[in-house]
Amino acid sequence: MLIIFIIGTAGSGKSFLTAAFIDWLRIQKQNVATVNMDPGAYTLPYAPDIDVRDYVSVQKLMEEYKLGPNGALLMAADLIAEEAERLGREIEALKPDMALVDTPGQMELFAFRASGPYIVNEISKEPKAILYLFDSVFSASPLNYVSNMFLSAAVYNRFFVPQTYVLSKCDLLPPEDVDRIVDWSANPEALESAIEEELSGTRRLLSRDMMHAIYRLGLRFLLVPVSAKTNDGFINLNAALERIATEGEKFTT
Ligand SMILES: Nc1nc2c(ncn2[C@@H]2O[C@H](COP(=O)(O)OP(=O)(O)OP(=O)(O)O)[C@@H](O)[C@H]2O)c(=O)[nH]1
Ligand SMILES: [Mg+2]
Repeated sequence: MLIIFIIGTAGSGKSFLTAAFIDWLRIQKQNVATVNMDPGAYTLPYAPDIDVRDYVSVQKLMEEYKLGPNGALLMAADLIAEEAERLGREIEALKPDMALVDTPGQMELFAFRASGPYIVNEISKEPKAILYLFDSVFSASPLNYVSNMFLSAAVYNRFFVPQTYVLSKCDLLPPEDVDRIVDWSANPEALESAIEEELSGTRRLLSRDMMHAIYRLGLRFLLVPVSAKTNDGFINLNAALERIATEGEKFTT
């Protein structure tokens, strides 16, 4: 089994990708499960097999402890961490080949507090991966693209599990813009020349230095463009995840 945590900035398409990809995988006759790890989700575009809202209610925390929505979400994240093992047993009981975990809207809640990495560690001994979403529209300028690289490198630094990158909502950009962003992700020279051509002054200097710092870490960001609307890219995404699953098995056996 491979447990995949879907992470990305607020509104980057985590829940809709979970919904569309799980439908697609099931049509391919794959044995997959969905976990909603977002205690603050009001409605979801899929029916999760396992749902943290059954364990923790943000609404109740707000009422009981007189908290605002963000305070309650922080508290919920800590309470979920206490349930990590139980959640893991629930997932394992379903015996899926792949479990997709939809994480909280506010990425920092999961990625940059103690509870997220604790959950990822404790949930199961099975191999895990992170699917990091680059929102297409947000990533179309080299400045934003580099900022997103930086965020995703920070996420990698927190979890240290294999990370795969997708360009979400690719149907929202013309195909040539999608190709351009994928080209940036495949070859640093293309990104560097976009930075030189499109940015100036401090922004150019900062973006170039940030890009170099990230590449020095040896991270690769090859983006798989996907769309939850058209199912574009799902074959490639599935192949990327299968590669991680095979490598994970080699690693654990
Ligand atoms: N065109 C298009 N829109 C999308 C796609 N995926 C998501 N959206 C839209 O983007 C918005 C946010 O999508 P969500 O899947 O809820 O994003 P999220 O990352 O789960 O958001 P939070 O959990 O609230 O942070 C919704 O209005 C979706 O309809 C896509 O592939 N194509
Ligand atoms: Mg969501």
